[in-house]
Amino acid sequence: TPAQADTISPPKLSEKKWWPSKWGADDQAGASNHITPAKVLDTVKWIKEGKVYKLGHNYESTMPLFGKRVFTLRIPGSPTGGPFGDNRLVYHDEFVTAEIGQVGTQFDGLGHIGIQLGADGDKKEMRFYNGHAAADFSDTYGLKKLGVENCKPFFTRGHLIDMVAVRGRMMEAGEEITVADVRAALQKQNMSEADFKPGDAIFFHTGWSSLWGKNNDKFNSGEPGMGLEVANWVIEKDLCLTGGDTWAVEVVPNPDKTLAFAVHGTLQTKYGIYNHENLVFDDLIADKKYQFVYVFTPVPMAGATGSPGVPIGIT
Ligand code: UVW
Repeated sequence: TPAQADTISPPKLSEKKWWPSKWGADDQAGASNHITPAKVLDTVKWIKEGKVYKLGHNYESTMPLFGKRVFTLRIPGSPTGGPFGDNRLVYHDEFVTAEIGQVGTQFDGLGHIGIQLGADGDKKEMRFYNGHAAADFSDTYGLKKLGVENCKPFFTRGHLIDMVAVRGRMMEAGEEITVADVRAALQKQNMSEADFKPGDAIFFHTGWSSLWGKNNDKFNSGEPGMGLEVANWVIEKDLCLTGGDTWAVEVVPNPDKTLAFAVHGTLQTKYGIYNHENLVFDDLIADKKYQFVYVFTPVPMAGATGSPGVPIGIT
């Protein structure tokens, strides 16, 4: 959106070509390709209790909205229709005005984030996942490639990193989660790096979501999160998705002041690794459940950049 584009600094001109992707030159599904029947059967083994956790917020006008994003929900007519028939039926519908894929609990599709190579505004050199150029697919009426409908459904093993337990407090804006922090959390939670298999997902609880609906200005002002060091670790582990209780999952501002949303540009654009933002882990943490099955399918709005919806965790 124009609102978010305004916040992204010019990229480094030294960016190197990152395509074709390992899933083929035409691929649009990125790291969701990891979710094969074999992966699902392996993941099922993690369901031991049958307990289901909602990992998302409600969508409401009081939620923090980044930049100039909007969300309003109205019931036209209130009630919208009726009464009909001798049975006097009435009904309600809703009318939502929103950047619907990019507000609240939000899943980023691969058409969301790209990198401007070449000259500013040159859409042939504005490259997204798998080298897809904005000139070939960016369209006012929906993306013609890399829309969120191309993403395969997720059913995979999720690992939660509780940074509040590591720090003993909520993390602060601009505070980076390092690989040493990830290792400290794993040790504290009786987990190990060897638990991570290709196609798994990793999630970060920073405590930032405690500001949700209470101090939206602070929530939007920046955030704690992973930086490029952890992003490279995620790539090394060959994971399919990152997620967190913040609006970007990555540290903002980046400690390197010359960078803007560099983790988005690395994981999503170069590796097709998805990102799930504004998640809620309080119930999992209360139950000391750090490993679970993550289940989510983006709403297949053809040509959309992202998706609302509530993922679930199953233990
Ligand atoms: C941007 O749109 C820049 O960030 P996010 O994906 O976190 O909403």
